[in-house]
Amino acid sequence: MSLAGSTAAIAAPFRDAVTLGGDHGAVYIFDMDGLAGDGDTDCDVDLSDFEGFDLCSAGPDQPPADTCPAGVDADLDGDGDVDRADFALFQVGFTGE
Ligand SMILES: [Ca+2]
Ligand SMILES: [Ca+2]
Ligand SMILES: [Ca+2]
Repeated sequence: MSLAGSTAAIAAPFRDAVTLGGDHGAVYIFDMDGLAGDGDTDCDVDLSDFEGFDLCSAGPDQPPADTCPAGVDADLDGDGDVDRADFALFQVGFTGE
């Protein structure tokens, strides 16, 4: 598996000398942009992402806090604030590592 930005690629080579006559394979490419809560875009949702989320949290109907790190989009439900509804979505993706 390899990673570049938010794109992951997994190669799956195989040998089929009987029906296909040699080496074949497939490459699976995944766009990881949709991982809710991955504020630091390293393809996981862990405590470092929570730190960024926490710095952005300002409560319902408030814009993200001034302490929100650049590039972190913690408004996971897209309603303009960072509140408990966003935290509920964050928890869904949280893996802890
Ligand atoms: Ca992350
Ligand atoms: Ca809200
Ligand atoms: Ca929100």
